[in-house]
Amino acid sequence: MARQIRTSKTVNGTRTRKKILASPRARVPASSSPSPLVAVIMGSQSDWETMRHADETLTKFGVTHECKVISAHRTPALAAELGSMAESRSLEVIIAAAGGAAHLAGVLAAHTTIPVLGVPMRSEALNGLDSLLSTVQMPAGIPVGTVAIGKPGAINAALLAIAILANSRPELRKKLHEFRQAQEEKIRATKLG
Ligand code: RP5
Repeated sequence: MARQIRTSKTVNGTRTRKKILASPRARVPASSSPSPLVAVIMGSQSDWETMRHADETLTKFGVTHECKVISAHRTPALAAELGSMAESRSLEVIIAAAGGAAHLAGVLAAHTTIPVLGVPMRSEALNGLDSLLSTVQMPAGIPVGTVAIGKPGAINAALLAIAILANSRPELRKKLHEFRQAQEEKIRATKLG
């Protein structure tokens, strides 16, 4: 039986509480920020173990966001609705994660002009090569910015979303500089042997 955990955090001054399950396939949190700037969408519950790293990165930078499971092929109407409503909901970036030949990022991008970042999931059959190609190889006209397969992609999609938001938010730009500085200091301080 999975253990239930409650977490509480402050996102842009708003206190939020969410429940997660501490099992290997923890549930996507049911709650989200009141006015999310970023939507983190994934094709299946099974993607959450990877995409929680995008959630954690956005939270670390204090960016309001929501996390949802929406499938391009299993809930096509929901995918169309999320994409179509993105601009009127003032979302500024969508992160879309899917595995196999699912075209979630491309489908969402077809319904909106806000930036869509695709995260290919590591798949069982082809180790994520299928996910990578079905996300990255969009025909000209409907762009999807595709990042690396799996956890590095989840983290980088969040950092890229933050960089996009930082174009008009100096406080986020400052946090990005601090983040880079901390990374650099860590590497410079590394001693081997
Ligand atoms: C895709 O199919 C999902 O994004 C997931 O990566 C993959 C497998 O989904 P499940 O069979 O685990 O639900 O749509």
